[in-house]
Amino acid sequence: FLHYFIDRCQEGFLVRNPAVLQLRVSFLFVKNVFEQEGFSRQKRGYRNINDIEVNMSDPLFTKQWYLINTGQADGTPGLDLNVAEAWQLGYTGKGVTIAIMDDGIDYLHPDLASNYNADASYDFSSNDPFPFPRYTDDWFNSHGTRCAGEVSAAANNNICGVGVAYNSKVAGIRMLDQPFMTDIIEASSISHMPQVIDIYSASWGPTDDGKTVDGPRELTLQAMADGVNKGRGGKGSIYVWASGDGGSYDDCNCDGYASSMWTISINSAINDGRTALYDESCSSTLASTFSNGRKRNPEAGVATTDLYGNCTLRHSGTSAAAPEAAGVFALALEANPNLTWRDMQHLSVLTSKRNQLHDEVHQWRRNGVGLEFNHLFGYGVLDAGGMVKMAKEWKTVPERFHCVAGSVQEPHKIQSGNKLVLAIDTEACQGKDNFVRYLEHVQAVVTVNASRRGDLNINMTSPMGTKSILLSRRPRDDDSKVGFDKWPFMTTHTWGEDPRGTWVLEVGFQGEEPQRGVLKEWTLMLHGTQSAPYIDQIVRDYQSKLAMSKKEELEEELDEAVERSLKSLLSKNN
Ligand SMILES: *[C@@H]1O[C@H](CO)[C@@H](O)[C@H](O)[C@H]1NC(C)=O
Ligand SMILES: *[C@@H]1O[C@H](CO)[C@@H](O)[C@H](O)[C@H]1NC(C)=O
Ligand SMILES: *[C@@H]1O[C@H](CO)[C@@H](O)[C@H](O)[C@H]1NC(C)=O
Ligand SMILES: *[C@@H]1O[C@H](CO)[C@@H](O)[C@H](O)[C@H]1NC(C)=O
Ligand SMILES: *[C@@H]1O[C@H](CO)[C@@H](O)[C@H](O)[C@H]1NC(C)=O
Ligand SMILES: [Ca+2]
Ligand SMILES: [Ca+2]
Repeated sequence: FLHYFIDRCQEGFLVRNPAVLQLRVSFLFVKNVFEQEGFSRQKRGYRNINDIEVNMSDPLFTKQWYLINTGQADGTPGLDLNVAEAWQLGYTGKGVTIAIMDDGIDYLHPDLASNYNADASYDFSSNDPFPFPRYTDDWFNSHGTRCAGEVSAAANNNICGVGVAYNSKVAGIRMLDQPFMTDIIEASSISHMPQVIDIYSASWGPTDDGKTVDGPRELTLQAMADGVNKGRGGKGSIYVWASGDGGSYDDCNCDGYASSMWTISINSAINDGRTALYDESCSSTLASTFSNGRKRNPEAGVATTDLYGNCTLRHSGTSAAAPEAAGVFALALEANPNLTWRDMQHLSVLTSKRNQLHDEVHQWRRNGVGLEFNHLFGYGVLDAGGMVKMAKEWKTVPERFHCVAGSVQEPHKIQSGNKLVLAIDTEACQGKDNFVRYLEHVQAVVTVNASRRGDLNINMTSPMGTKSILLSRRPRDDDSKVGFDKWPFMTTHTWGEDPRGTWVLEVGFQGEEPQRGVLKEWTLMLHGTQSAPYIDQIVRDYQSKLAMSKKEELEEELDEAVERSLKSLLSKNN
């Protein structure tokens, strides 16, 4: 029992603070914790591994635990993308094109060449149609090639592994390999051939140094808006975004690409369901896929194609997670090409699973309509089988409306030890054309300055009682001048809720030194539908998602008990 905790503490966020680890462990000793004797940790899958009949000749296929996790590399069996089910139903990505916006693709690679879509590819770093990676001694520009293999590596050809959507086409958009990024390069990449490219995968963004607040500029914003409104014949380009590699020091809501409503932001879990050390958390993340294992097992990385015809077992980062999601979305698009960019988000919310994902810091919670979410993993790990089944029967969701629910414009002081609490009462534009009754995204547009921006934290609670952490402490951010200027903090956690009622914003400081600040604006923007989005859908999977197993309840209670104990102990010691 104790070992279980030590294990989790050591590998988790507490590792940086051995004192806390000791406290946590010794407390468990002293108190002889509850009656948890019989608590077992059996491996459970949503699917019997032995029932999977997928046999590929590719040498790395059995190392690709993120496709089919049978417990390879110390992983947890059943914790995978459930692609086997989608493949068995016949979906492999046929007719779908995914663009990898990155440092190029080795399109001569024997495992990629047959699925390479040269016509849809372009090199914006050097303005030519050949996005081949630039050679460096250390193979620095291998990122795009590795991402491409995760999506579209060919199957059953005795080479490397197998892509999530192994019959899809992959396009290379080389745009990361020039001295400076420009708005034009980003905008051109994002809007490249939007009637041919269905899905764009991006594993880049503002610097993950924990002190940057940045996002798309004017042209790129316009390109994204055009993409979702006009791409794919009006059904909308699908933008998949890595949530970022800044770890617990960063907050992906400070990254305007990941936190955009128009992108599907993807975080990562490791092969036993825990968070990766580089994972950033934020309320805009929609779902998760997988990156490398934390254990030093050399086979726990993401197996995929590598530069110059090679293969690798070592791809990693949330960079590795986003292309897996792009692959899953390709399977869904093959199952139903009519899916809009919003349908894809609804499907992700409904079919992603908690599975055995475990976040040491944030509890899994349920929102006002019972959807289970986590601050780091979003709605859980994508489930390709669940997604294609639901996609097949899916009816396009009703029209989307936008309502400015209210705004606080007069300045309010914030001080350490005295947090600011504001409220907006709203009818969500009821009685007007743009009434929003069922939420999709919610944005809190905030202007605030502070003597230390990194110590600010902002929470928002919906009328149905769901608290979103809009901004967590970023210990490295010591900005005292800029603050946030009309910054749109986004949350996906109130998905499906009724927005009418009182929204509460709490702004405070965390940190060692006393700080001051002024909040100058909070504008609440609601986005969603007037009519019920799921009334026409097959709700099987949705209901199963709501049915929490007894074991998970136990696990949650246990987590909360430990959390409480730790807190009370620490407060006594202070
Ligand atoms: C997979 O196929 C190979 C070659 O066709 C065969 O030797 C092997 O036994 C098969 N494995 C399984 C698990 O069916
Ligand atoms: C990669 O491929 C090159 C050329 O085929 C080969 O010489 C080299 O040994 C390979 N490197 C690795 C690490 O496999
Ligand atoms: C896609 O839309 C077309 C036209 O509305 C319709 O005929 C077709 O059945 C739809 N396909 C699916 C898979 O829903
Ligand atoms: C924040 O803005 C207020 C009002 O504009 C100003 O008085 C104050 O000095 C600013 N504080 C910081 C830390 O920039
Ligand atoms: C926001 O929520 C977090 C997590 O529950 C909490 O630690 C923090 O104190 C809250 N901040 C404010 C300003 O309420
Ligand atoms: Ca292959
Ligand atoms: Ca970041």
